Amino acid sequence: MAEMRPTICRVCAAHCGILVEVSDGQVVAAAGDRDNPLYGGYICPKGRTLPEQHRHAGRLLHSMKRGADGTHAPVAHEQALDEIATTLAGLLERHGPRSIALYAGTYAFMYPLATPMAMAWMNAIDSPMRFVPATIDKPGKGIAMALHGRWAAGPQTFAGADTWMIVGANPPVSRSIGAPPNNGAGQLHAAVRRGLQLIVVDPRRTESARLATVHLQCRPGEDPAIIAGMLRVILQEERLDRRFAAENAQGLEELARAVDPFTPELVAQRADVPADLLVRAARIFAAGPRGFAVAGTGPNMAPRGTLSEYLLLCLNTICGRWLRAGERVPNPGVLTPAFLPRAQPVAPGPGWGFGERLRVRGFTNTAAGLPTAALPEEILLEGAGQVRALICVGGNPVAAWPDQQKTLAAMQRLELLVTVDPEMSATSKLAHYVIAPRLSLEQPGLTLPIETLSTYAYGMGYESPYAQYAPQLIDPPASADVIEDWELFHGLARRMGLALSLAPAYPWISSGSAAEPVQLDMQRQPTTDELLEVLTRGSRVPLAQVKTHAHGHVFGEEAVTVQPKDPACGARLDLANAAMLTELREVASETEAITADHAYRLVPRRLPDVYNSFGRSFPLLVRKSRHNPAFMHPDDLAALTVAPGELIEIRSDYGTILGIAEADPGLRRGLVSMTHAFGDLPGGDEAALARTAGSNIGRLIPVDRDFDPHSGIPRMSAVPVSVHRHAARLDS
Ligand SMILES: Nc1nc2c(c(=O)[nH]1)N[C@H]1C(S)=C(S)[C@@H](COP(=O)(O)OP(=O)(O)OC[C@H]3O[C@@H](n4cnc5c(=O)[nH]c(N)nc54)[C@H](O)[C@@H]3O)O[C@H]1N2
Ligand SMILES: Nc1nc2c(c(=O)[nH]1)N[C@H]1C(S)=C(S)[C@@H](COP(=O)(O)OP(=O)(O)OC[C@H]3O[C@@H](n4cnc5c(=O)[nH]c(N)nc54)[C@H](O)[C@@H]3O)O[C@H]1N2
Ligand code: SF4
Ligand SMILES: [Mo]
Repeated sequence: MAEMRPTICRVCAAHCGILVEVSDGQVVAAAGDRDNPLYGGYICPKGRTLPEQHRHAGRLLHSMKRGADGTHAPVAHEQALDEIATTLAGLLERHGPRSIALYAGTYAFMYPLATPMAMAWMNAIDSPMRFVPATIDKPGKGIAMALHGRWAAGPQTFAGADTWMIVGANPPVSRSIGAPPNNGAGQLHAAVRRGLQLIVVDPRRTESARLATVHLQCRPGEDPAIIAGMLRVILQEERLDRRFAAENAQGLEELARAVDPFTPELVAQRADVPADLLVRAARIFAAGPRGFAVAGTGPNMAPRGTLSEYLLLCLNTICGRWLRAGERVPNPGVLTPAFLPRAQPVAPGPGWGFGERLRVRGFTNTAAGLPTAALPEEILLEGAGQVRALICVGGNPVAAWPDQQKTLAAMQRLELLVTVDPEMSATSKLAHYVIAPRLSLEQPGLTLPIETLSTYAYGMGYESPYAQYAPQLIDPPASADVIEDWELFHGLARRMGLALSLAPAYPWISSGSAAEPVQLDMQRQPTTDELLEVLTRGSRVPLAQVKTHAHGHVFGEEAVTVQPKDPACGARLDLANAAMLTELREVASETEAITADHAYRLVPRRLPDVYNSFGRSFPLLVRKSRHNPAFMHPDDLAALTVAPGELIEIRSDYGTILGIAEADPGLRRGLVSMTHAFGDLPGGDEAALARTAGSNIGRLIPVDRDFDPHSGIPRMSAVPVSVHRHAARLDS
């Protein structure tokens, strides 16, 4: 009997509440859930492939072990864990905890227990070497928030905004940042229809830009100049919320001096945007009265991403875009402890310079985590502290990290590489063990990860107290030997005689868990539901109550309001961080020459139907193309005498890749706009690979030449490249 059952789509961090049709223990269809109060029937093409994902031929039903000849053969997961535990114990004894590193990638985030249990295990072995994608994603965000200080009550929301500024993000496609996660495209459209004045800063006429009142179609990498220019207009025309700034911030005069060189004319010249449009954007944003400015991956991947994020926080602060006493708290928490914020600053703190020191390039821990872009060097650099084992959960370094050359060398160098991945990903192909996981519908799900993000990035996470629990809906195929991601860490701990403690989750904005970690019973394996109880201990709404709402629920019955500032609070938001203003002065005095050698700039972008390296195994998602097109302006293609569909060579100072040209009239001239995480292991017929697996743009990006000194993110946008016709044309 077929049945439509509510669940959570975990293909991406939008975590839509959807319906799946289950028939004879198999999932056969997926659809939107009109009874879901937040998502209201929304589903995207990736979500529709849930049935295919659970059944497709390339799915690993058994863990794999690499033999001496480099090929993989199935292995029982219990045996794999026995052997991995033995190797790890040996490394710990000979080389200490630092020799073991963890990378919790994109899909570790989708499963509420995966990262917490991995971190609990890292605590138990006492290794500081924990890496997540944040430092190759939007590292400027966490670091800038530390330097500026945060507002304890959080920002004004998208709901009710009069103006909204999106800098280098595209929520209709990424469904990630810049608009709420629940049907961001629909929400943007509706908001613009009701009068929202949208400002978009992007070198590309994106789906977001098409809705904008003002689109600044800038040169990439000029965000610091653009935002500084807007600040200057607002300050000079006295359009700021001076009272809010005087009460809650410091350094306004210094900020004003630092942005003074950024006249509309200078910005126009640097960023190649009309001066009057910049002024208009500044006036619209300042007029508000409600709204927020938020940046995505674009500016964070360009040079000086932290500065861009910092200046945006200054923009929001001088316009007073933070919630005040008496206003309703948008999300007081559901699965996390009750959150009763005050209308006051949380004092700034260090953005870097604390915690573990890396042995390479002077890096330390940062407010965005340890620099992931430096992990390959930590693996390659010999000597005390060398990383010899890597456990990689739901991530794909070989495909997704910048500098594929160095990443490859590092993965090959490891004494032990373990991945948890449902496919033989590019990284898994090099792994000693690949642990085959249960897929989403084969385990319980919870919206907790998205809740913890709320207001982290401002324009990320839920703007209302929404939560959903999804029970396991189907069993894995009868012949399968698959485990949940967290079981790897519990299993390793048991074998290694380690005790694990799991701390309850907390929302990012509340800056720390008040609750004590809970010691787990190591004598037996707990159930996922038992662990979810631990993770949500002390939550505002008990998990049991959340479970009674199969279609998800907004737990907003009682309004929670922002409390007045504590009279004893002397904290101030910092508008004049010394390191940031020094960088801004450098920006004012530098110019980047576009040389004939590298006349083009490579810029990142997302494609709707794939999610980083995920999605290319599903015919439904790649019916248009299996590769990542090299989008260019039609006039640039004409100048190169290249037709769409033909092969081009893209060269940086570091590497060369082949790409398949595609025309995008909405792109600025002089750019190549291309998606990351395509391409497989290099080698073989490159032209054929470019068409069947796409091209890996990480090969154009060295990690150690042009990089942020703190987060280590290399220049991944505005990368100087040259473009050439490829001699051997691609016949399709
Ligand atoms: N469909 C889909 N959704 C995804 C993903 C996916 O791969 N596919 N990936 C997920 C992940 S991991 C993340 S982190 C989020 C990212 O979410 P977003 O940050 O929204 O990512 P993009 O959609 O690539 O938008 C980035 C925009 O920045 C622009 N840009 C490039 N360089 C610059 C620059 O220097 N300055 C400015 N102002 N703009 C610039 C690009 O043209 C692009 O339109 O998306 C998530 N969602
Ligand atoms: N040049 C360039 N590089 C970039 C970016 C860019 O824009 N430009 N973007 C950066 C960003 S924002 C990010 S977040 C990183 C992403 O970096 P990663 O997280 O390392 O890469 P993904 O491709 O997302 O890796 C996801 C892996 O999880 C596997 N997977 C899929 N489903 C499941 C599941 O249910 N369980 C488990 N355990 N695994 C699963 C997939 O098969 C895949 O191998 O890449 C970064 N790299
Ligand atoms: S937007 Fe993300 S969570 Fe929603 S249906 Fe698509 S893939 Fe699933
Ligand atoms: Mo990301």
